[in-house]
Amino acid sequence: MKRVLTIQDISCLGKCSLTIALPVISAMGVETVILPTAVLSTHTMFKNFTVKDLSDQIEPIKNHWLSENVEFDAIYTGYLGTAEQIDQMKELFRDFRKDGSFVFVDPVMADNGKLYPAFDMDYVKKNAELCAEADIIVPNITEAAFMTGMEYREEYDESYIKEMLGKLNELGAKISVLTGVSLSPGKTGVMGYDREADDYYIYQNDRIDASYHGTGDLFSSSCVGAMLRGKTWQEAMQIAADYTAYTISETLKNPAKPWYGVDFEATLPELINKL
Ligand code: PXL
Repeated sequence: MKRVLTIQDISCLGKCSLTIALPVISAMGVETVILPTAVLSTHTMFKNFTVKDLSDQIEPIKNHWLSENVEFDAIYTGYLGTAEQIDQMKELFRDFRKDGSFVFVDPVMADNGKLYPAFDMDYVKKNAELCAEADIIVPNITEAAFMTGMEYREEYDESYIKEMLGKLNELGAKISVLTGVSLSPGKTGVMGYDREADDYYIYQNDRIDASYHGTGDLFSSSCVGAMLRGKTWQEAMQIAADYTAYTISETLKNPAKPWYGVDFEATLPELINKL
């Protein structure tokens, strides 16, 4: 069985980051080791959330694993709390990289043209540096605009996305994937560029007019899980995009109308069937 290390916060209530990555990747048949960067009472879309930063735990936990000779087939980072933690991640990648493993960075920090409440431009710069250390990065258009210095646009065409992928590629990762890319009316999906193969990949499915917190984490987690189950990055993107869209559409049918997260628990069998 493959083993992944995922490093993100625990938002106790709210279904995002580790409360998505751990159940989803485990259910996909991949051993999922977690390193929590902070504990929050809820994700940051709730008011008055509490935060306990766990930066001081990263080094001792890492050193314990090194002394136990633990190895990982992949490392996947999501929402990190502080710019200092990003420096800690760079070191951790170097400590645990091995032949055949990959580093997957989702530079979670912004959406819809805006940075999340906890972040500033220093954090953006650090995230761009972290992307340089990755094999595969999956920013949304907002995050990519911040990291590349390109203008954020809601209306765009393929040439804007290609230019953005070119600038992301210059950051240094082998594969750059933009998420939330809509290349025709009523559609949404991803567009990626693989530098070694000099190859673009586009996958679009029907756009569902609803936005939920944690769907980016659902996409990244299912993508990492699929890659570790032997899928190519392109196959993994398709599986993850379909699973995320299906989960949003199922959540919309829930009469309780959850606002803070999607009902991914109900759709996991669909994901597992795709492996
Ligand atoms: O889904 C990304 C995410 C993860 N963790 C926390 C968040 C967010 C998005 O806002 O607030 C704490």
